Amino acid sequence: MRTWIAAFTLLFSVTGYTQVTPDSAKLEWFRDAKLGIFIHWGIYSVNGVDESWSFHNKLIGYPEYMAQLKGFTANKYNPEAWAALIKESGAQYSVITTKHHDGVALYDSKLSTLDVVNSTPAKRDVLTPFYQALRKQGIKAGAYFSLIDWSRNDYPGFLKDSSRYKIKEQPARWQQFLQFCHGQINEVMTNFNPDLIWFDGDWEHSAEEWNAAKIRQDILNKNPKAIVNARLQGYGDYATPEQHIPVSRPSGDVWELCMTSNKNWGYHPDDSAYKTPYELIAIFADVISNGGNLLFDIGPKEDGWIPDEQVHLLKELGKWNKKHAAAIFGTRAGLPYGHFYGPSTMSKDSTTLYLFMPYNAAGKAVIKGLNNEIASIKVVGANTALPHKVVGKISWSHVPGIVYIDDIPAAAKDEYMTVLEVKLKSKLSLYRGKGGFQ
Ligand code: FHN
Repeated sequence: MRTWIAAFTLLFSVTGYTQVTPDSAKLEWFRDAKLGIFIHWGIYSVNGVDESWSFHNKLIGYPEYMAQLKGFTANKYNPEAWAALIKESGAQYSVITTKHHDGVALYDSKLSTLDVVNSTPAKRDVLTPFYQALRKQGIKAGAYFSLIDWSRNDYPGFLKDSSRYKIKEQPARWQQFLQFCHGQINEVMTNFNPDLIWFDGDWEHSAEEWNAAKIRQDILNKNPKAIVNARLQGYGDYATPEQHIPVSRPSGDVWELCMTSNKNWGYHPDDSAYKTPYELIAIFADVISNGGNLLFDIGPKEDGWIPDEQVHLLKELGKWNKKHAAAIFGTRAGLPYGHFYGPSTMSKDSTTLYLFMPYNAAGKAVIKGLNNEIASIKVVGANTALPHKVVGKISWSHVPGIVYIDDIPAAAKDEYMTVLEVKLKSKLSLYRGKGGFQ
């Protein structure tokens, strides 16, 4: 459970905004990618407690939390199997925690001994083999990095109701932390050269305090193509709403919703509130319909085992993605609200529309305000052609009629969500008026 204060500050931080002009060409692979798999792995998976927050919010004591170091073994860890599962899900990128707010690095940090190499029985860098396995599968590599480090004596924040010091009163102490923090970011960049660096925890300090401009510049000096999420007090490339699906389309053409598979980011054996495959697919379709990506989270156990429910979700999503790949990957946001009652996407060249039909949708799909003539309609993955008719078109009016697409035959329906491909005779053109003569 977060405190209200944290929730309030998070609200501002996670919706994201940017003070920089993102390089649009650099973001192209990310726009096309649509799906990423988020991995929260750390010592919190030993006892299955909240990642970092359990001690910060005083649900357990700090010594008890840190005692989990002794139980992090990674002894069933199979990075190739993880990467293969991610590949099977259809994800094009994956973001793993290199260090959460508890300060425990998952690689061999030369700036601290608080890492899984020096302080846990795993005794090894668990990230290098994972990134190698991802890259072998052609999956882009993302590094989550928490700016907050509640374990450090030179970091102000610790428990929810206490602080070690105030930056204004002890600026040198903060500078010492900052040097460490920037140093670890540098290590992550040098060791793994991630395609995407995913910051978290910026809300505890301002852009000036973090020296966010320098963090961004240092990253780009190492890898000009690296993408930075917006949790860097505005110095990132794209917004990252968390857990809650946006209802109105976010501004900007690049954004990413991160979401848990149950209610927790990390391994929590007592949490069985898993989303169903259908719910996951419906959320995913909604996100891509609005031009976003979904970063879907899993939380492996300390030994590297991934819960069966999470494996099942990724596999089912993967089956659906494979069948409907043309409607998903490399597409752009679909129709604005009001034209079709459901999610939709659009091919990059704007000549093919994909309509996502909830699996239990009865009756005909309807498109309003479509100026284009339709060349063909088929059920994606079933190759079933569907007839359509245009209703209410008045010859002398420029206002288009309503497109009614014939019922989808039962045999052609997908078990989760059927998708229709609507090929247009020209680039999409929409009537956005108020009816009548307007
Ligand atoms: O506090 C973290 C939380 O533990 C988790 O890592 C999520 C993932 O986006 N980010 C933070 C809250 O925004």
